[in-house]
Amino acid sequence: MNKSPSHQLLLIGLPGTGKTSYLAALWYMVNQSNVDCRLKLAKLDGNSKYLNNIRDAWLEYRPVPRNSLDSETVVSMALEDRETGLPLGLSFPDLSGESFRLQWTKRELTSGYDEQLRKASGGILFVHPNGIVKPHRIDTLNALVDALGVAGPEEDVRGDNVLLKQWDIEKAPTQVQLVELLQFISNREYFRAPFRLAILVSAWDVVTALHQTPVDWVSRQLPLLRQFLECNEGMFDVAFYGVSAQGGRYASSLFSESDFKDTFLVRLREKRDPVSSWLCEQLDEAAQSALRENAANQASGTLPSLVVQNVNKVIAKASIYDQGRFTNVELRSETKALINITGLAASVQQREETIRMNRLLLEDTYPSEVLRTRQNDIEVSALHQKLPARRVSLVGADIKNPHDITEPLQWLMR
Ligand SMILES: Nc1nc2c(ncn2[C@@H]2O[C@H](COP(=O)(O)OP(=O)(O)OP(=O)(O)O)[C@@H](O)[C@H]2O)c(=O)[nH]1
Ligand SMILES: [Mg+2]
Repeated sequence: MNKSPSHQLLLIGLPGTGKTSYLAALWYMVNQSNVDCRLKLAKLDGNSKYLNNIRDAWLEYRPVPRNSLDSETVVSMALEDRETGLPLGLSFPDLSGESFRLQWTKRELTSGYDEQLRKASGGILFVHPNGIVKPHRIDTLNALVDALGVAGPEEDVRGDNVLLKQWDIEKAPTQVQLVELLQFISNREYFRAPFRLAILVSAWDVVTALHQTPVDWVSRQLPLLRQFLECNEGMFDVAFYGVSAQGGRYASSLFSESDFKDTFLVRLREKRDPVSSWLCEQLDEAAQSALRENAANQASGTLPSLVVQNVNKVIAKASIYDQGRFTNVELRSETKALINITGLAASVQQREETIRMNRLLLEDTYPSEVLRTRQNDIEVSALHQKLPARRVSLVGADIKNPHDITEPLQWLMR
């Protein structure tokens, strides 16, 4: 390992790629005395409130809060190598994925990011397997165009009923955005090659292909990125990892049909309380007529899936909390705590928490009509049975301990 005790590492990744979840699990692991983790906390360094908050969410199987552009936090850890006793100061900015997106869409970087980049001795690039925007191959598109009988680019299509869609920079393939991010970094005047970069495929538990290594995965899913790194070996020194920081998927707060009893439908239709009245009005026309039909047929059984889809859309869109609307509802303390999180009502960054809060609000409003169980309960209960330190797992070429979340850090600090 490097003799220098201090390292500044950059966490790089587009929004929602698992940066904060990794930090949360890391903070838990380095604080334990009897776990398989080579690095341990030597002493508290600075304010650990943020780290404690995200760790608590991790321990309670809750998604960590998403970072917004105006809430960028630099976290520091004074660590020690359990084997060599060597001290290591680590500092990571937990930047919002939006800062990285800005580099691509606006060709801007926040001053905070620039400052961290200048000081960084290496970085971790996070990629989430579920968030990949794939490129369209020209041969596939040509075949599609032929099949649809759409005019070619040289023909004038303005008069026909063909709408030419404008290119949307936000929808550019993930690999293009990532290569651009790395080029952006390497073009800074202070960039020093080779820059150590751990490519971390997060949420490895959702990657289903057996015997696939993280390098294989990147080569197949992000071939341009892989090619870029291969062609620029002198610029970026890379290692690939697959990491599950959560250990599995958390319970989804979205509803499934079996979560509702028939009586929910009745309350919704009769609009006798402010929440039912408001919620019914949020449903689209098709769902409202399904509700009326259900009344006319005196149908029993599951609620039409249309209504469930509508309710899910409502709870995923924004906070449904309004003091007047919920004034007669007895809210449990967990719901109140979520309502009190500053800015939750307005922030789109905190989508998962907003959905969870909305779900709790509806469960509190309809205590006998809505079940409190969650989708993917079997997977979730398997996750709950694991010891916290065993939730974390890693794969990669030189992994010595598959439960040691600090393996990529050890490689970066060598
Ligand atoms: N299944 C699974 N999901 C994960 C894992 N790690 C993170 N996630 C999910 O990935 C999503 C994004 O995770 P975050 O840690 O908030 O990602 P981030 O990069 O910090 O996001 P921003 O702050 O928006 O930039 C959340 O829904 C997490 O629950 C994992 O190990 N397994
Ligand atoms: Mg984050």
